[in-house]
Amino acid sequence: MGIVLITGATAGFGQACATTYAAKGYDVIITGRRKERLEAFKTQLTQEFGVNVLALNFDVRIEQEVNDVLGNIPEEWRKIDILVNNAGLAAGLSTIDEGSTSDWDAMIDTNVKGLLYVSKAVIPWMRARTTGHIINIGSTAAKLVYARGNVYCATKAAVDAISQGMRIDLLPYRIKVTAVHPGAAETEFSLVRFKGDEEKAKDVYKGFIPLSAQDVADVVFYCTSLPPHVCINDLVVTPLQQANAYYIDKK
Ligand code: NDP
Ligand code: 8X3
Repeated sequence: MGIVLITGATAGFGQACATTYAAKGYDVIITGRRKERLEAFKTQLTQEFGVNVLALNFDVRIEQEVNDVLGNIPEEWRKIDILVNNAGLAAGLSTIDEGSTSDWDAMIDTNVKGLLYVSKAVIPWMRARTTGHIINIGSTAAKLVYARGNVYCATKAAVDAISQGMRIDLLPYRIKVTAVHPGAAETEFSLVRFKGDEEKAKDVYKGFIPLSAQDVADVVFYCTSLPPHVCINDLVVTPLQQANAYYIDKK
């Protein structure tokens, strides 16, 4: 079928994407910082679907680590057909005057710089084969800034702009670039945003049916299953009760 590399595959969208691609027969490269989870997930995918799985343990924020790990993958794994730039987070939900600079650094370094480092390592392999598909996971937060979303929204607006730039620059190599912008989805996202506060995290999804990680994985897979001459450039997907990043009809 092909090879897909998914960053941030130890949870949420990344994990669902890896499962979805493996179920369709793709060999998958899964990445994340939590080594034990990553290895357990590798075993699970291999046993359940009989595909080849490469588990790469690195932090997308650290350029040297990204280059060392990806630069050393075996030759046969470099024929990556699909890169899903998914690793990311929101840290905190504060007004700009009260936000923490370490939260800002974490979001900018992961959501923007990490995406760029991984892309820079993988694009030459796609360019050499004149084929490939990059999926960048943005957010409805890329399209509309919400109260206290400031820096998180800015990082996702950057993902939006970077996706547009990539699409132009990589067109000569026939590499597709799709930005997928999900709305509210119940994953570990809010648990991470609220630093482990389970009650606060649960509250986010009260009063409406959020997207599941599988909903998003299905959309990502669909984007990569179209004929070679067709490219979805930009796709926003929300729960039915969500109109945009700001407005959710909670009842
Ligand atoms: P989860 O917290 O469930 O998963 C995030 C994944 O990213 C984990 O696998 C985590 O792995 C990985 N990750 C985080 N930081 C790093 C890092 N520095 N280096 C490597 N991997 C990292 O969140 P979601 O699945 O919900 O989020 C995935 C993406 O979707 C993010 O970019 C998020 O901004 C975006 N998004 C989420 C929405 C939602 O409502 N859930 C909506 C719209 C967009 P590990 O901790 O093991 O490193
Ligand atoms: C994640 C969803 O609504 O917190 O991008 O921006 S939201």
